[in-house]
Amino acid sequence: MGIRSKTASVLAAAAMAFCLSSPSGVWALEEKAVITSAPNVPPPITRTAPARVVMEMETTEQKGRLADGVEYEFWTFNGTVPGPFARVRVGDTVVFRLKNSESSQNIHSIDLHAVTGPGGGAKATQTIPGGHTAFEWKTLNPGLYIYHCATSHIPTHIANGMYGLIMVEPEKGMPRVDHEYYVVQGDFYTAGKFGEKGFQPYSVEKGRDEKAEYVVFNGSVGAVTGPGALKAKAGETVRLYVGNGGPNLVSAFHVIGEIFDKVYQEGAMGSEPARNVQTTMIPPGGAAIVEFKVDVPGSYILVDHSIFRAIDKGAVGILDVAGKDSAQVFMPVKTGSEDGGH
Ligand SMILES: [Cu+2]
Repeated sequence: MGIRSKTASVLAAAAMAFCLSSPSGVWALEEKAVITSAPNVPPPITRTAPARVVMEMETTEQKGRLADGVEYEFWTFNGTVPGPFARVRVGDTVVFRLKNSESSQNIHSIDLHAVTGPGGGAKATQTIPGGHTAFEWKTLNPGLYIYHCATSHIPTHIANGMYGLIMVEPEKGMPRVDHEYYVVQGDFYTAGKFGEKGFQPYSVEKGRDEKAEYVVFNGSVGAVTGPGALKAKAGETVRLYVGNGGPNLVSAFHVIGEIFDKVYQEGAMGSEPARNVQTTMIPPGGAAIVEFKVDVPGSYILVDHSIFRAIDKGAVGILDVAGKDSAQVFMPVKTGSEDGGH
């Protein structure tokens, strides 16, 4: 799914129409949230005090590429699947503004799992086409959280791609790493079988039966491969913020050829991360933060290790690691056939 370039200007114009009060009085720090589209992550938060953060998103309904030759009508936040990555700090007050595109046919909304309050914001943000809504909340709990649309029929809105991640950084921030990337898994339910060409309508029956035709990272088959592959150099540390939009399937998230040095399981902050993990479970509506040092160059493959999904349904991404071989860590001695990959 491509980025909708006019989104920023539309949102800026929409923002002018708002006049929000500041119930807590004067804020020493007020800023506009930096949001990024996958696989990019906004820069770490460097301030050491809470701020009032203005965050804006726009919901859209638009056709896009689900696989080569396969088109689908995605419902989105900011024109992309997943929606943008948002980053705030615990203790912040977030002013969230939602606009629904005039061209939408449906009401949309947002339930951020980072929110403490009715519907995670969904009660306040049921937004008609061409309309806008807003609410404020205080980030009480650090962690990595999914957000998604929560308008009836909710499974359909999520199945069409309406989800993304928001990171609520702890007070002291996250330890520095060399690269941070944003990946969200989603399962898709098309009328035609996997790979059937042309426009593919959504199948609510397959959704209900949990029979996904596609399971993908970042909204389409191949989004995190080729030019979309993640990059690092041998010796660097990589942090992946991984979400699962679902709507149905639990991800067995794994990177072939790597071991996660640290996993913040379920995206939780405050407890010690798990160490030396091969595969981490990420439920629909959940997330995990995984970190690992890449010691050896090569192509590392992100998969849902429910492996039919990776090989036959699209759940594959690539992390390309450049640099010098390290025979101390890995050295081929006598290689076999090309297809003995895993
Ligand atoms: Cu929606």
